[in-house]
Amino acid sequence: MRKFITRAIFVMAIMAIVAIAISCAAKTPSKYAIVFKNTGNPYGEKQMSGFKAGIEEQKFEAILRAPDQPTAEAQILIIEQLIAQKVASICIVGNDFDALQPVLKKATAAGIKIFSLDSSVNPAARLTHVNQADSVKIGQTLVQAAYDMIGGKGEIAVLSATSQASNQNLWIEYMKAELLLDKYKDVKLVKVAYGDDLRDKSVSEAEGLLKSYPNLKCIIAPTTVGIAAAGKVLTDKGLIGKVFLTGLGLPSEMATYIENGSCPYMFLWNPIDVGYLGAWTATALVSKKITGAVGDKFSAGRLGDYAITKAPDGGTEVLLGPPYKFDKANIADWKTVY
Ligand code: RAM
Repeated sequence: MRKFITRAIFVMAIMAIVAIAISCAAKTPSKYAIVFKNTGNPYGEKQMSGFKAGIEEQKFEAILRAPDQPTAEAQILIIEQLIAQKVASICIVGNDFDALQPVLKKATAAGIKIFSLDSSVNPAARLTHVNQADSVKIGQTLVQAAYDMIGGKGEIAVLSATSQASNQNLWIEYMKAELLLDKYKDVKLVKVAYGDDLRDKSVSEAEGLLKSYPNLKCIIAPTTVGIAAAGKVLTDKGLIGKVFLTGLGLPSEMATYIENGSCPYMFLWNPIDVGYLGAWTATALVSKKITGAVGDKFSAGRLGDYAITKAPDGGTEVLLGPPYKFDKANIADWKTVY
């Protein structure tokens, strides 16, 4: 009898511990996901590593996902899986502004906090957006750079990521707006080509631009994959100093082309910090410290304090800070950093 009672007490104690563990797990949402555009992009890997560091610093679990191809369809499949996994939040780097809306709404209805980062989704599908830098300034700055490099006159082209990428499309929109100014009357944008953030396609699109436009003076590539591909093409074809290159590039991938002069200068932010800021945005949303409304404030670990502001697309955003210029004078200091 005594043995039976001891055993019963033991079983009940175990059951109580399990019940407490289950209820704690239910109260502490622990899985935070990020979905990048596609695999094989070093920029994406750095951004996801920053997210992971920020989530783990707060003692939660980070889930890093990216499809093989940079399409909305492929991201939808991943988001469906994350809904089934009952993650606390999804940080989406959108392959399309609108196409992800239905699945993101489904995730929201399941209680998952949704926000975009780097490449935004429709404000109706997100709580906020983590923006790497002022979109208007990026567009203006890249056109001004091309203008300086070609002496204010000649044909220029854009080598972008995918035709649906909302970050690149926004920057291109602001480039076109800048080009309308009288200052640029002798600058002609001849083509926007799409390398889909795939290395080989970006190389062949850069070659295609040079073939179709023999008078081309500058390529603006607002993508780290595109700019590195174009740097290689200009170098291999001996076009250094004849066709210039600028855009958004990783110092680690672009040092060779900045040092050899094919890209006199370019811009970027720290992709690790973008991801890290995303991690703190995720936990602030899940813990209800913020809702994603203008004026919300939160602390982002080693980056300090941030506030939510109005985004140009009508939604809200958190802005990391100004982009950084890389040239021959500073590239050696940065090429090992990111
Ligand atoms: C590529 C991606 C990314 C973009 C950078 C500048 O790596 O398209 O989304 O922010 O370039």
